[in-house]
Amino acid sequence: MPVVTIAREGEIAVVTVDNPPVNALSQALRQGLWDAVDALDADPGVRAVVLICAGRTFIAGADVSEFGKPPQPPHLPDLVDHIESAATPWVAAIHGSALGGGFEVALGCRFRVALDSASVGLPEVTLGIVPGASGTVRTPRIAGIAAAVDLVTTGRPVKAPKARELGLIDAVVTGELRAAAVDFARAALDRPLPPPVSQRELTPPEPGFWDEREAAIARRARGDAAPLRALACLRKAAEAPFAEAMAFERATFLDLRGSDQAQALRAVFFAERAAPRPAALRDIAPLPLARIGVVGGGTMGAGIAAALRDAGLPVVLVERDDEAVARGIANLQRIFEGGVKRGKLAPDQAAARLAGVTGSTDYAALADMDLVIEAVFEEIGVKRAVFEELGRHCRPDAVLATNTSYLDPRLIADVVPDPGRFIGLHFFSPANVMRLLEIVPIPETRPEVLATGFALGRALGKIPVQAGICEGFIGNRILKRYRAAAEDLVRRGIAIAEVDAAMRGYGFAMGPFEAQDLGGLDIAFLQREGARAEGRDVPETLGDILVRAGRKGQKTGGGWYDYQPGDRTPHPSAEVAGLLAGQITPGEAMDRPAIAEHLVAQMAAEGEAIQAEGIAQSPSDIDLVEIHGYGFPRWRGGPMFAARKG
Ligand code: 3H9
Repeated sequence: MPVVTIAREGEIAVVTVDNPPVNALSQALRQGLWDAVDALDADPGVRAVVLICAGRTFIAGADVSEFGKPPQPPHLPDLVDHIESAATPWVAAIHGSALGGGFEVALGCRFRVALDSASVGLPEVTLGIVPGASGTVRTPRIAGIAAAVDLVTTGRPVKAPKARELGLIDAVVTGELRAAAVDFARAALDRPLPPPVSQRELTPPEPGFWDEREAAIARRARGDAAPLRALACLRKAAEAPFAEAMAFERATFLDLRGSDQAQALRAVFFAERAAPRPAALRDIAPLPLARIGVVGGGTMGAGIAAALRDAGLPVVLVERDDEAVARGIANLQRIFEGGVKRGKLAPDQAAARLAGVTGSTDYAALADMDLVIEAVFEEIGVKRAVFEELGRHCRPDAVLATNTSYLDPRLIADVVPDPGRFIGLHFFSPANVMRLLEIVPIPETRPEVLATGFALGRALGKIPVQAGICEGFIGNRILKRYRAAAEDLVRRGIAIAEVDAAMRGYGFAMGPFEAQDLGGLDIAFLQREGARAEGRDVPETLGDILVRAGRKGQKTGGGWYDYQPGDRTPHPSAEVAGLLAGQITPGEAMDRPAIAEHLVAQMAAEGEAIQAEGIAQSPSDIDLVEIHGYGFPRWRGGPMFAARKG
């Protein structure tokens, strides 16, 4: 089956691209489009060409799987020029997404028509590269420099109506795209053609624009190279002639394509797409997920309920008494109002999300649920009591899930009548924001129940990762090792602030001690105390000393650092120095990169153990856990990737 076919509607030719799954620009597709330009220019009966795609989307970009290989002609920038300089004008008809090279192909067309549901964008920086086929040079010639800088340096796509406002789309249509694009092409032929994008003038930005953007992007990127390199391309586009800017963009693209960062980001790209659909579950149909219950309306339960509502699923929220139900609903209201404040939700959308939650104090309200997720206090007795109720009230085929983060799910499951339908679904706080979902089957969990966990992850737009049973599963187990290793450095005489600065320098938003101050030191302390009470040998940590002295983090005005009231800036603490003095042996000297390398190596070593014990399904799953649950810098690829790279 050819990837490019040509049909005729009178004097309009329709070129259809059909290269599943996402019409990526493979060599065969580039050649097919090149030949179509030649064939249609040679046909005197054709006055305009509509370029449209079969399947779920317009061209989604270059074929990322070809990036590890030498580029094969025809090269994409040449193809975009070839389309632009065709004797007959081309009209791109966009549905789904026109991304990266796909959008660049559309920019080579004289016009762009899009369904109102479509989006366009240049996500290259998210892959550690810059647009390589005129995205940085043509986009500002249509949308202006400021809008182009936003699009290219964030990589965020925009919806068709917004793209229309920016001039990147000429017409937004509804209904049948092909017919609308053919009509558009016919009408366009009656008017003078606009100049090709490459010949349009660019208005230079205000003085100071580049310095200001560079500083802002550097702050945000924290070591991620591509956004600043993309900015340099845009600056060249504003200051140099078209051909020179094109050469600069191409050289930057080729330079970055093989870089460590691009390799890391490509690995994450493919891992993220593989994770929601594990090969072992390919032939197993998930159970229905139309009616979902949540038990517990605290921070975690409300966050889970919000995530479900964001995905359009109705929720029944059960709490122990009327007051707790009201608190749970108020928590949800706060989450949705936050969405309105940040411009993510319209007020009526927020109201509709809240209206889709039914609060109840009666477990009978869960009688007809397909899935119930428990998110109550992290204490085994409390959780077992909830599951006894669920076992009594829920349908015999309902999936019952616990959101425990540390407890052994087998000890919770043994109170339900059929542990085959029991599973751990470990969300991360805030559950409506964080993309990671650890899915923890117990030995009895049936395959269709496991498949249902993954289906839920997909429905919520999460990155679901299967984890085996051990203390902390994948993420919190590595976190424990990371924190212990960081404390060990402090015991050896390295300043707390030095460790944090090293990890920020590596690309984390916060170092391990700053992060504990933000989240609170008491939760992990209580877990350790619980284990000690059970007679387990849990050595005293430096964190324990601080909590015992009342330093639980920012919420108590101090933890590893001191804080001024109402200010989150950490200040090294004389009190902490005093409390820990007897624990520290001064003398160790390590520079910041060495500190970061050491701590990441510790995470990777724990990851190796987790992998060897069969707790994780693959090293890339461990990397996804760290990136999506713990703020590991994406462009480093995760601890396992970083350790492999050395
Ligand atoms: C670029 O264009 C550089 C140029 O500027 C310069 C060149 C000179 N390549 O996401 P899905 C696969 S850089 C290869 O689940 P959806 C994906 O792995 C590129 N394969 O679908 C998966 O495979 P499998 C800039 C790709 O419907 C399958 O397609 N473009 C590519 O949820 C389905 O993917 C981008 O970064 C690709 N480019 O979402 C766009 N894209 O089935 C990246 C996808 O074997 N793509 N695959 O697991 C996307 O954002 C989404 O795929 C899209 C559809 C929104 C299009």
